[in-house]
Amino acid sequence: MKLITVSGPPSSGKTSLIIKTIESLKAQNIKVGIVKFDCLYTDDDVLYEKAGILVKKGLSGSVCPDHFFASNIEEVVQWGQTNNLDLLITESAGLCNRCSPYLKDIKAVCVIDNLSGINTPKKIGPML
Ligand SMILES: Nc1nc2c(ncn2[C@@H]2O[C@H](COP(=O)(O)OP(=O)(O)OP(=O)(O)O)[C@@H](O)[C@H]2O)c(=O)[nH]1
Ligand SMILES: [Mg+2]
Repeated sequence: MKLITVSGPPSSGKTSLIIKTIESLKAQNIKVGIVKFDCLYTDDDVLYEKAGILVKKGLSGSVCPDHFFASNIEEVVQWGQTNNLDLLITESAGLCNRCSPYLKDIKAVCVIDNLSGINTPKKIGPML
């Protein structure tokens, strides 16, 4: 199983990009699952389910979502392996802007809205 982490500021288009990408992966018979991390609220799981994608979500509550990611990633990988996934994608908004939801040697994608402002790369720090 391969793992890819997708991050980006809230509402930047992460879920839209992932769903479009999975459509073409499915056509190649690649089994994909998603784990969505967020802080307080997300309905992305509903969007993924509607698209017929296996999904699990985790809300970090009062904890930084990137730290929550780090402390849950092993369980997430086990979930992917149990479901015989070829590809596991994590989606996280990286909300604290001081940490990042990335792992060494694991492919990472950062989605930013090209209208979000010229200084966005400086503001979102290690996420980019
Ligand atoms: N115009 C335009 N709208 C887009 C594009 N991509 C996504 N959207 C819209 O932007 C909104 C947010 O997109 P999502 O894909 O849910 O963004 P997200 O980063 O997953 O959001 P969160 O997970 O809630 O942080 C939705 O209403 C999308 O339909 C795009 O390329 N162009
Ligand atoms: Mg999303």
